[in-house]
Amino acid sequence: SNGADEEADEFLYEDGTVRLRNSNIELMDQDILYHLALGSGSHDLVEMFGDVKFVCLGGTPKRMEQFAHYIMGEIGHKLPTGTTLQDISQFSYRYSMYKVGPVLSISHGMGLPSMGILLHEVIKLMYHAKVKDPVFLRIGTSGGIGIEPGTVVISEQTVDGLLRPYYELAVLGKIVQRPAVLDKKLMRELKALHHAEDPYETVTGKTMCTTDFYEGQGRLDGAFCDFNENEKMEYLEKIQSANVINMEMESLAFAALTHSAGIRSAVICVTIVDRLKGDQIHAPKEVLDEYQKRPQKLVSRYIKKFLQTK
Ligand code: R2B
Ligand code: URA
Repeated sequence: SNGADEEADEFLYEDGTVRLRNSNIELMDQDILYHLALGSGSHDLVEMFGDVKFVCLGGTPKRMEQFAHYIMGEIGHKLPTGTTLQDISQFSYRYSMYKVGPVLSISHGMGLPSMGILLHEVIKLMYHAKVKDPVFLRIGTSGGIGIEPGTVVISEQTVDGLLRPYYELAVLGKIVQRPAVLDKKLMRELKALHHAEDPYETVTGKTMCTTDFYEGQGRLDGAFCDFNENEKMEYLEKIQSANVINMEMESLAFAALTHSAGIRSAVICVTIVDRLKGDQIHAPKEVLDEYQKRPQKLVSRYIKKFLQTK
């Protein structure tokens, strides 16, 4: 493993449980995880979440509900008789969370702030619940740069719109930079789970994380646009030569915050458009639905493999 992986692993406690870089939390008599509708005083978080091993995050509540049902079938998890899958965070009216045995399936919304807020609370949830050595996986959609729509991209690095590998945040009037580091070994393990029969490719490469879908990703079709098609293509070709193969909107916070907590993580996004060919998402709903299952399938293979070899 490389230096970054080792550094990440060393940050966990010796038994693998998640440590917090914030000593304020242990001094509080209770910690309210407001956007999850959970709290360390109101809920027995160890009892509810202590057995979690995989935390899967994706943009929409519906997709993460579907993923929860899908993974339940895949791992053969049985709910107690007479019960159905419940959205644990339904009364937050912000995010959705489903638990299927060792798997949490959580929606993160769109963009870095939404992902950032969620991760603060999910990482604290791991700490309160004494979860051991969890793996965080983002499954999502993205715009491809010169690759066939429907391709699955596992990010080896994530960069901002200026090609910098940091998650930047203004804190107390100063810019704080946190390195966005993904687990390379995990990336390779996921890549190896692509099947030769899969009717699409699974590739690794650099992901650009932007703070906007339209102007921020060089689209000509937003409500505003102050550049022309040539300038757009020049920029996309420039980032393509810097090995960027897809663009999305959450991976920087995801990579940086999981890494800061010593949690191994990976980003697996299907591409739904080739930005060198256009801006609008033309694919019909049924095609998009099938595309979105591809990252889920890969993650399911990973989870099943882990549970079998345990
Ligand atoms: C991918 O898709 C969303 C924008 O359509 C955004 O959340 C992302 O990262
Ligand atoms: N998500 C993005 O952020 N960009 C795309 O082009 C498609 C999905």
